[in-house]
Amino acid sequence: MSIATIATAPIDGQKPGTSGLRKKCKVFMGAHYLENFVQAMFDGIGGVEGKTLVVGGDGRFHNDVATQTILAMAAANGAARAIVGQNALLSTPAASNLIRTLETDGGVILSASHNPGGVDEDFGIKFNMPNGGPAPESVTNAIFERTKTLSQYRIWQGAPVDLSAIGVTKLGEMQVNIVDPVEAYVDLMQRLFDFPAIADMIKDGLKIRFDAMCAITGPYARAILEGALGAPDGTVVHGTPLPDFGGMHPDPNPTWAHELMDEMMGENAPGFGCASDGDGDRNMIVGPGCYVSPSDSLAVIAANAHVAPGYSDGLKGVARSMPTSAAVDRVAEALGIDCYETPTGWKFFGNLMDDGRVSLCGEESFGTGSDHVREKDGVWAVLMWLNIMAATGKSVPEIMEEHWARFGRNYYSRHDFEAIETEKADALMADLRGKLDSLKGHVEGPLTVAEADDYEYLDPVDGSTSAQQGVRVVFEGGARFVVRLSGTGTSGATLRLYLESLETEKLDLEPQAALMSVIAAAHAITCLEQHTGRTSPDVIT
Ligand code: VG1
Ligand code: CO
Repeated sequence: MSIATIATAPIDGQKPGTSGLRKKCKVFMGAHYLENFVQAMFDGIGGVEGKTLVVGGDGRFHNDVATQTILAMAAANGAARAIVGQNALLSTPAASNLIRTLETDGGVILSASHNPGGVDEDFGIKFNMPNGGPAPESVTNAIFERTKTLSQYRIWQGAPVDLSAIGVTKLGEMQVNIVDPVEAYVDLMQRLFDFPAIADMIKDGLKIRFDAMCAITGPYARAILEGALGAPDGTVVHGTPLPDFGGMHPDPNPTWAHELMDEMMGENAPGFGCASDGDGDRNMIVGPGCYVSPSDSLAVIAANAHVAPGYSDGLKGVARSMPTSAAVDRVAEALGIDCYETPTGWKFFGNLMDDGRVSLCGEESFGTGSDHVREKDGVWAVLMWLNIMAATGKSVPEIMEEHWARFGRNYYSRHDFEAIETEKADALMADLRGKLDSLKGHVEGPLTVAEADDYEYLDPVDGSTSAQQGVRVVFEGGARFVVRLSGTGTSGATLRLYLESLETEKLDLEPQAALMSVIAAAHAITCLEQHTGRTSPDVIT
């Protein structure tokens, strides 16, 4: 048993995207693929000698094997200690919490999040910083640069660690602490939310359905809802994490969480429905007959968070990703707090939270969270909604109606066009970028273009810039569409079209109908059909 230095050569394309490196599982299983990236990651953060790292993942196929590889490489690279979730499991927000509270030097999270799992599906890996948040672009760029020059990696060769036994063990010279993945997270939630009030509401008859989609949140939701809060067994469905997510696509949106949607739109709908994704950082909130769009959820939480004990002093400020609707902006205005706009991806919120500028962040892609960790947090969002319901005594539909009556309604939808040939998607973006300067004043049906640009972010904390973060076309009157290419897919290109219009009078329209002219204008201006041959989206959220 010894440390081996293995010769290798750079592997093309190991560039982290919106949230880490994601590829087909079989790519990760290829010779040296994971090892190369892990060594580049360790080198890219300045080495791991003497450091403490948190390691865990969402339980998808290859999670266990990959965890052993990472531990063996951490040991061989001189890490002092690894903190690992039992059976290599940790939800992304729980990993973020451990990284922060145990004052570690960061962590490695194994997940392809909302992408399907299994030997023929997706796998992913990312590095989180000592603040618990995803590595910023400066670090992911350094990691990518290192992948291009790597010639060897170090790995401990010996028996793997038994990850099923909670306790302390050793791998070479490195100490390995195997911890309960759920416990510390439940403690944190108990400090933020009014558990007795939520438990009373459940005792008084609120029926909840939590769809864990056979992914990581099952054990967390069971411990909290069915354990601490006293909801009946069976409240959590698809609650056992499976390596292939039971064939489910663990993306909590109306398309993929259709079982939950059917139940919530049906006659005997429970009072509250919710779902989370593969790694537990996303959430979908649904009331009986009432789907809450993520952008609206963010706005409702901004308006009501002060009812939860952890937020009773009010919010410092809020932030949303650029394609997320401006619903939260008007809440921030009413509250007199700052509202920041960032590119897509949670990594851009970290600086704002660390600097004490914001305490609530959200994305239109079913991501909401606060500065309790540095990742978005699905179970947190569910508990925040339950706390708001318990404190106000209102149902989801009542909360939404009152919210829109007070702030107006940003009709919003995202249309995804999946598995487009990369060249075609790139050509569409290039063409669109090429004509941005001439779009002002352009008339499309009832809409006139007021401004069009390619979003560039200037981080107000560290002064870094990120260019080409999505093309936005704003019409007179404030309606807009945004187009960008996904940075989390593993085959071809996914084009995301984000559509929005503000309405202060007609509050009960069907979103697709309310957005009809914006949709038509977006198709015409992007020449979507000419470029891609597509006329209708694969997924609508
Ligand atoms: C998508 C979402 C983005 C989210 C990211 C990671 O990225 O649009 O808002 O932060 O996934 O979410 P993209 O580049 O495919 O649009 V998760 O739940 O994968 O950690
Ligand atoms: Co996720």
